[in-house]
Amino acid sequence: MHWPGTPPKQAMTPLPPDVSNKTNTLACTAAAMTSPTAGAITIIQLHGQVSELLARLTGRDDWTPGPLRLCSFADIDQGLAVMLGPDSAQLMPHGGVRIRQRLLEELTSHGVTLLDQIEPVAAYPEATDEIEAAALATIPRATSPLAIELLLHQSRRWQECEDWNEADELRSQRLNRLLSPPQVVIAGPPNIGKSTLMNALVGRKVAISIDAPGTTRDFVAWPVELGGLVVTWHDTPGRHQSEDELEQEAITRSTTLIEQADMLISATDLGTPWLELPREPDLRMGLKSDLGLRRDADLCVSAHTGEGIIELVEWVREHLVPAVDLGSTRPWRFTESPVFNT
Ligand SMILES: Nc1nc2c(ncn2[C@@H]2O[C@H](COP(=O)(O)OP(=O)(O)OP(=O)(O)O)[C@@H](O)[C@H]2O)c(=O)[nH]1
Ligand SMILES: [Mg+2]
Repeated sequence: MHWPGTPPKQAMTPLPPDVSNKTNTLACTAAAMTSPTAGAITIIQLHGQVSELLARLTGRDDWTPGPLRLCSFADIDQGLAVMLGPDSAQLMPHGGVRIRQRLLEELTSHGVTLLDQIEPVAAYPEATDEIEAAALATIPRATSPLAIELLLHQSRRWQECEDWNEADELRSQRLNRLLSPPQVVIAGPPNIGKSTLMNALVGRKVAISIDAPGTTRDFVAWPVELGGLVVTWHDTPGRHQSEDELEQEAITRSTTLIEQADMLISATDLGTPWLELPREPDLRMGLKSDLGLRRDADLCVSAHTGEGIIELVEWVREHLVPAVDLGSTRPWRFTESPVFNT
């Protein structure tokens, strides 16, 4: 019974969990499982009082192991969350650097201890041994797609290996280039098309390229995928004598890059002599091949027509991670962790 003009009593709805209660700290740890650079998603692994923590973050208090849920994380982002077991869970927000940072800050405000990393065997209980767990932990951090299948073979290869040798060690060092990108540097005279080539490889204009010498003032670096291998491609300013202080500084910086490069490409076009570089190049490349081929180059490429680009991709991949290494069935020491019995 209610008085005319007064609204009927609403059925009582349960109050959402008190997401503002941060004074009551939780016994929990968190570790990011994905690379700290921007990516599609970030994965944060939680251990401890996870159902309480998820309730505070998401405003839902019905967490049980199993279902993957789309939820809002403390108004920072929307993403997926799952309880893997009674004391472990994963948060999967978008992979922006700022989102990750804010979410980790939010977790610490609830008393969560942030760990640099968690032991792979704890993060991957489904792994059959320590090496498989280490491989599964390495996959999300690997920069090159070519790493994935190889990593999945490592547990069995290490089980079968009884004669680890120097060649295996050297191959492993080359294969590690699949985990963090090797540095490729292109250097040569001004106005020969170095920046135009970089733009063609990246697939959009990341470096200014115009018909004027000295366009690139300082080096530009960008990740490029070349046949499954991700490298950091460095476009350098055309090297020439200059009194200009800024240009001299840019040349000093590109000299350091050249000395430290995993692969140095010397480039020029048909009408321009090769430049003397601070070290012997790994590849001599003729650019603007649509205007004429350089017979003394290892490879000729035209960024305008695309001629030679496929060969360039193959050449760089082969120099840095040879096909024979990729096809080898020997084991790969892919982490510093002491899981390998060599
Ligand atoms: N025909 C032809 N022209 C090209 C090609 N690649 C670049 N160019 C032209 O060459 C000029 C110089 O290109 P850039 O890429 O700026 O040359 P750069 O070597 O980076 O020059 P700096 O930054 O001064 O060292 C531009 O007008 C480009 O359009 C090509 O493959 N074919
Ligand atoms: Mg340039």
